[in-house]
Amino acid sequence: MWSNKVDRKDGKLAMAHLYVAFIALLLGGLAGLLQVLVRTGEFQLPGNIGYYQILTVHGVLLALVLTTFFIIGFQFAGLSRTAGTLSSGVRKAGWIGFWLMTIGTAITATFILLNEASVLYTFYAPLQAHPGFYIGLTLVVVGSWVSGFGMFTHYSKWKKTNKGKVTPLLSFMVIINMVMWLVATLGVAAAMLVQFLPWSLGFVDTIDVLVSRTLFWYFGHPLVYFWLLPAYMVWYVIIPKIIGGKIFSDALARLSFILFLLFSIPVGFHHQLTEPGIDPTWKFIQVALTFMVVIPSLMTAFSLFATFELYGRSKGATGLFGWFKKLPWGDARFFAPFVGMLFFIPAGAGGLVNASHQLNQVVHNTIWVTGHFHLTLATSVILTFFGIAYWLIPHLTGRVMTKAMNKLAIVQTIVWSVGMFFMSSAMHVAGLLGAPRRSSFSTYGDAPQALEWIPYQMFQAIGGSILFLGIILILIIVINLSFFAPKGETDFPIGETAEQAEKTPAIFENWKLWIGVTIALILFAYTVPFIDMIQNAPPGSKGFKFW
Ligand code: HAS
Ligand code: CU
Repeated sequence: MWSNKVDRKDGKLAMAHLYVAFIALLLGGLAGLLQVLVRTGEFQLPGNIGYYQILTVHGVLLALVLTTFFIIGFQFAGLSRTAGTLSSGVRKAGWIGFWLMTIGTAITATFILLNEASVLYTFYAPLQAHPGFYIGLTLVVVGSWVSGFGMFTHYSKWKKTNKGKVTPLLSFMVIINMVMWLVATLGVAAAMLVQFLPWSLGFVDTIDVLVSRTLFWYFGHPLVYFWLLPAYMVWYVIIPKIIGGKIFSDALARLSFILFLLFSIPVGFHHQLTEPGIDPTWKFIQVALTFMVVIPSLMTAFSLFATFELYGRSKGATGLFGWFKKLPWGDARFFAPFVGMLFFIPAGAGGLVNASHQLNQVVHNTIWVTGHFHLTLATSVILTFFGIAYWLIPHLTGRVMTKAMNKLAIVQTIVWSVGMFFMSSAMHVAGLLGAPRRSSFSTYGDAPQALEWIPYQMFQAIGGSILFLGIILILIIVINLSFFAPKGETDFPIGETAEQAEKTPAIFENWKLWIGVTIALILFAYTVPFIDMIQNAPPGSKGFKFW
């Protein structure tokens, strides 16, 4: 049952997810290219295509579809590698989940393309899309649940056959991510079933906007950690093996994931700090909890530095930063995620700015926020995902990455960094100068302030065009690794824990405890403000279509 190779049938399941993810990258990236060009003021979309239509395509395909498919595919492969080949029942659940998500994506995409759903990826009410848009997204979530339950089943089977043993670290992390996802998606599922579907189907006339946004952000913040945690899995478990070092501490890694489970969810108000209708006290409490969820990221940074330094010293490095030179810079499996880590330092600092209530007044709804999530998601996380593709795809397809492809992958990482540096810096600065996000090109009647933004919008277009080149490069590599690279064996790297690390305490797998604390924190952070929202509800709003 146990081998270092992912079973072929499990590999097919994972690859199916990866294919959809990379198709989403191509189409979503194309939409992104069109957007940055429109925002220069020098380019107009052909035909009747609307700016907000392609912006919806971009957000839905990249933030929701690419991420969810890639993560579920990677996690199935990771479970199969570390907790043994999937049973046929679990694999079947994976395929049912895959098809539900794929059909859901197709339905949602259809209505966006028919111009019936230009509501952006956050689908804020009172913008009202065709019911098909919401039905499709609901299917994506339901599909992810079916896969999630498959993963839970696999984990509990491992526990039963390995009584008293500590679960493999990667499997443990996958389960934490899926538990967090399950608890978080309950919020968006409730919004869909109770609010958006009845309203868009015409069963009710109005929607409570405040409740819908609150339910969305109850889901929306843990969503960003659902993207981040797979990257952290790689940073903790896989990078040490790739560089030839050891995991600094298994226990520390697990603790940081548990902290993410506890503190990711009760913090949604930091997206609603300018929202009227929420008592400032509760905003304050959720901001404090937001700063709690920064701690596991700081622990991660510490642990990574420790891994790199221990490895460097074992290779004879001296001085404070001597280890830096010993890292395997020519290996794309290391280089791409490492550049992702580097970008995560300013990205995380920007997050702290956003989360500070007063500073949020300056940046909220400006393109600064867009700059923030292009650093976090579209650089740190995505470069790490690209890094995964460089070994996972050849591992699953029985091929090897050639030296030429490795070189191309290094070039890809550099292209991505340069493109993102231009685009994201311009977004951050323009945001501080007041440029709004979620908006097409306008000079606002030649207002002097709006004219100030135009040079930055040019930089965004330069950066965005370089990024599109990066997308072409990664697709060349992915197609090569999937279909054309030479046949052979590629390792699925899994790190080992350093000998001097502390033993992992058994309490870390006390799920009743951690899920219990998670629910208690959610109830603490949300019950009173939610009752207040219902009791003092604003008048409902009818639906609007501005496109
Ligand atoms: Fe965020 C808005 C706060 C992290 C994504 N965020 C967004 C949106 C997205 C997003 C998509 O409080 C927009 C949503 C929308 O459409 O409206 N964010 C935070 C905070 C963090 C944070 C406090 N965000 C992320 C991550 C994301 C993401 C991760 C995606 C993956 N964000 C906010 C707030 C808003 C927001 C407000 C709302 C703004 C508004 O007004 O609308 C923290 O989790 C960040 C903690 C990170 C760190 C960095 C640790 C560094 C590490 C790297 C170490 C490097 C090494 C290499 C070892 C503290 C781990 C070093 C080597 C050398 C040689 C130096
Ligand atoms: Cu957030």
